[in-house]
Amino acid sequence: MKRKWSFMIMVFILILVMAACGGGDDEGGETEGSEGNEASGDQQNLRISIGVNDSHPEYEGAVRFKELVEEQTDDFNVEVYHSGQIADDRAAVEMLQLGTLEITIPSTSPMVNFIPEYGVFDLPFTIPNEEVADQVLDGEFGDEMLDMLEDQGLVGLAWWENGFRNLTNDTRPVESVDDLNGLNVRTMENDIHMDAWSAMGANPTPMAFTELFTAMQQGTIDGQENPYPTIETSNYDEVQQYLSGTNHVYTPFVFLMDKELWDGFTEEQQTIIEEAALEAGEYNRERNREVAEESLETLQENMEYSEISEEELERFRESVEPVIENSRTDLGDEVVDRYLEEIEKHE
Ligand code: TK8
Repeated sequence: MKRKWSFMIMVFILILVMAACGGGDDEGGETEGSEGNEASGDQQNLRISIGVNDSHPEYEGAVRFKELVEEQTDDFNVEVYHSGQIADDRAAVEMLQLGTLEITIPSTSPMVNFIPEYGVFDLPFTIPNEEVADQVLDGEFGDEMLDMLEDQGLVGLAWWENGFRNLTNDTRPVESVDDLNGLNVRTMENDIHMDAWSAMGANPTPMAFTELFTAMQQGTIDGQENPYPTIETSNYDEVQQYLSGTNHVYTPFVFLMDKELWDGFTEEQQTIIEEAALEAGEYNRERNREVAEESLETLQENMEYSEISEEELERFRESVEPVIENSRTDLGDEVVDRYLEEIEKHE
């Protein structure tokens, strides 16, 4: 009699355990491969695609966004995909427009393929420091630039930071604009960047960020330019010997979402997402500035670093002066003037 009872209890426990594990295999398989934007149950999946890897301050910001959203609501499941594993900047923006991706935080530079006016941010030697960048982006001008995204089926929620760009190459130390002569430099897919490097005497080659490391490793290009945190976290010091403190342009990151999806959210959901994008952006900028200093120190140990003198910087600036003037044809005087005025106001 006693044995019969214990057998029944064991069977009962077994049934309980099986139920807790979710039963059949088929269900488990589905959650693991959840690539679409419908998460299990009523949750909406928000996949974020970024081009840099998981050591970069942009990734830290994206994780902070996930935490902020998920601690306030169960409506969303945020997943961060780094290293361009979903797509590079430009393709990710196209995916947002097609509704096959929810969020991406690209550099503003590839955005010129959608909105030419975004080229103002590519005008070299215009923003002098991070404080001015913050004022320009967080003020009326930045808001208007975000509003322009709507016509493209995008919602821009916040400005994050990629940062001041600096040149690396594997051919020779670059200390003056003359040293750039004939150097094959990868640029982003952006006419102003290409024009600027041509004007400085280099050979610009536009390329997606995801192809860059291999191109340097194989020697198809001599150099590239990116902010210190990107150079360091992407291990470019393994394939590049020389680093120059050119600080030639400030590149913002812009937090983008698929507008159609956004329009379907309740006001409360929109507020949670927008505030999280802003707060995570603050954190991203703060971390980016700390990491930029640390990265420069590490890079100086592994590479030959050239500081550019004030006089030489002036020559760099002079050589790109025509690029700023020519950009007016594509961008229009209005946005160029407003951008330059905004900077001057806060300088
Ligand atoms: C990362 C890019 C990158 C950018 C570039 O997705 O392409 O060089 O500076 O950091 O946005």
